[in-house]
Amino acid sequence: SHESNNGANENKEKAHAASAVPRSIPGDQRKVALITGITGQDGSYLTEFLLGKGYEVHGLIRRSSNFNTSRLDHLYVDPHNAAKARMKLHYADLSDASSLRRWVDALLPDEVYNLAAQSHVAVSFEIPDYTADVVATGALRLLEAVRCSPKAARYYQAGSSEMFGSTPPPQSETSPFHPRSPYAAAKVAAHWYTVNYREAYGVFACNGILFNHESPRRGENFVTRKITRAVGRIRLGLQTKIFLGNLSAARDWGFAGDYVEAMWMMLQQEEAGDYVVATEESHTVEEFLQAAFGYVGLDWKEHVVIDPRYFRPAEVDSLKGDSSKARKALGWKPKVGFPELVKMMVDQDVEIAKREKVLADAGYIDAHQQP
Ligand code: NDP
Ligand code: GDR
Repeated sequence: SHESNNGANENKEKAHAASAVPRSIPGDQRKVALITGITGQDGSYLTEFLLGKGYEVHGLIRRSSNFNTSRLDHLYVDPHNAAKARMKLHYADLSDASSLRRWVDALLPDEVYNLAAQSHVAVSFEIPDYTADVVATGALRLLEAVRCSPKAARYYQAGSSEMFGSTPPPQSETSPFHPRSPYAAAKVAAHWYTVNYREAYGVFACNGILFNHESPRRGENFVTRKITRAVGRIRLGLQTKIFLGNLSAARDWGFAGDYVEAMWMMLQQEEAGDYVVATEESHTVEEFLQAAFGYVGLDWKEHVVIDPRYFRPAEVDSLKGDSSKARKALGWKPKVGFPELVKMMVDQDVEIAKREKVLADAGYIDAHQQP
């Protein structure tokens, strides 16, 4: 469930304080990964993947007035249980260089995954300065911490297909960047900082240029999850309409669980490099609507209302990746296709809507918060 659990959260709060002790068992030979953005969609899948590979995983989380660890609840073991807890969370922030330096120096990770970002493209037009600070300068701060650390950690930078912007598809590692938002421009800067630290200092630093990837854990204000949440609620009679912006944009949508594997693969190569990761298949937002509503027997045209507030000052019209380098060099390929991805997301969101309906019928929540 994406709902938070208060009892577990109280333990977690104590745990954060206790977790200031690095590495659980002295002399432990397990590989150590440090992940920024661990509480996000990709962070939770990457943590699962690395725990499955036997890693000890440390995540940097930022302070929030609400608990922000719900995507990790199922992986959480109280760190007082030192023998079992292989995921540890620590407070830090991409805007605070000293916090990054301190954790890199204390944990001496083998691999550092920089997934933290103000990752919403439309929001980056509202808070451009903050977005640049976290996305671009934040990456630079972390690279600097890695460069100065006594241990030569391998570094992964979460690059984005948004960097290609208005460059026509198919987009590969050799396609020019033409960013169309403050977010995308900041990701381009982070990309080149990463290349520069590789060339200037020999840091084993890789850019993953990942095309859109979704999952049942996708944030609810990205278009795919916004649609599948609405499909669940409309199906259960909890709302009737969904307000959207540009339906003609085309995206190359994959499954996040497949994409985190590519991140890890990049860091296992003999040499550091940059890789496009994509399904090589593109669909419009309208096609996503058709698939998601159609799957539960609804007609999207009866429920979608266009609201210009969701149009962006500059749009990225068409993304479709050419991931032949990653497929050849890493041996990576996606396992989940477009129809399976849509089904996976709708199935979960119908279940969530069923639970909401029980609570609404019993008078515990207001079912009519949305139209
Ligand atoms: P999410 O938005 O789900 O997660 C972002 C993470 O960054 C969260 O853990 C968030 O913390 C954290 N964060 C935000 N601001 C700060 C800060 N100032 N200091 C520390 N942490 C911060 O993103 P995704 O998981 O979808 O994406 C992961 C990365 O990959 C991002 O960098 C994104 O830009 C990039 N990317 C994503 C793609 C996609 O399709 N999903 C495609 C290409 C690139 P909190 O939980 O507290 O908000
Ligand atoms: P994107 O994802 O901008 O590609 O960035 P998003 O799902 O936000 O938008 C995709 C397309 O859908 C259109 N759209 C809407 N988008 C949102 N969020 N809400 C709406 O109501 C809506 N209506 C139409 C958008 O205009 C756009 O064309 C994501 C993020 O995860 C980035 O961090 C990442 O780098 C890129 O994917 C690759």
